[in-house]
Amino acid sequence: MNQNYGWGLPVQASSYAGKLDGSLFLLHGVMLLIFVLWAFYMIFCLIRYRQKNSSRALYSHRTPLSSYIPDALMLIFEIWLIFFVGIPIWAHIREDLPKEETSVALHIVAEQFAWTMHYPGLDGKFGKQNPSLINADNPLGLDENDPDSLDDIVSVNELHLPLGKPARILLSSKDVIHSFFVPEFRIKQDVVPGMNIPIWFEPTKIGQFEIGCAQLCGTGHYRMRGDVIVQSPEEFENWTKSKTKS
Ligand SMILES: [Cu+2]
Repeated sequence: MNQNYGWGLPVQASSYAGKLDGSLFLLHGVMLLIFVLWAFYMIFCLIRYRQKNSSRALYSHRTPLSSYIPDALMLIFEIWLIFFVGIPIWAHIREDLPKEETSVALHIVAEQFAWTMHYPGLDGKFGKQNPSLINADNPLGLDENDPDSLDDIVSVNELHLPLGKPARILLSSKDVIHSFFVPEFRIKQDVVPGMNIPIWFEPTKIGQFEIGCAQLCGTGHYRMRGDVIVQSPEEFENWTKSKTKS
């Protein structure tokens, strides 16, 4: 797993990771350029206007309009970056939920200190849940009397996904605020008790990635981790079959 992390950003493993990184590099590249230009200008001024026996500096003259050109350029760049780069990427990640027919739908329930994945199974329907049925063997309180629940798959700290198919996930929490974070997918979302928060991403790399909890959630926060296992569609189907009870 550690080969996913090097000196730079973690490996890009989702369809929108490249877009996000692109905007980061663009911002930092332009900031670096401005820094270098200003540094050279400052060195030039230090030498050109160093103390010498010439006329005194004038402090009262008007600032010419042209001296605002660098500021105006910066402002235009920043407005362009926000409205034409940042907001479209953000809207894509937050609003462009993939179609239900072409995606893998599941629920992820966070609790102190684990992630429980709930797949609807072959029927595509999530079984009924009842909080009074929750116990160590039934962390989600699935009602076995509900036929929809019989083929549901519950997996603790192990998120299996097929390659090349977007995942639609509904995040919820049993207790406190947690935060679902998979750096390689460039997704981080707070999980808030009482809310069902939708997220999506499309894995683009086969492999194993780490789910971390990015919100301090209690004494066991450090061990609230899970694995994402991105598999070929065939392997994912085999895993689904091996996990289906009936
Ligand atoms: Cu947590």
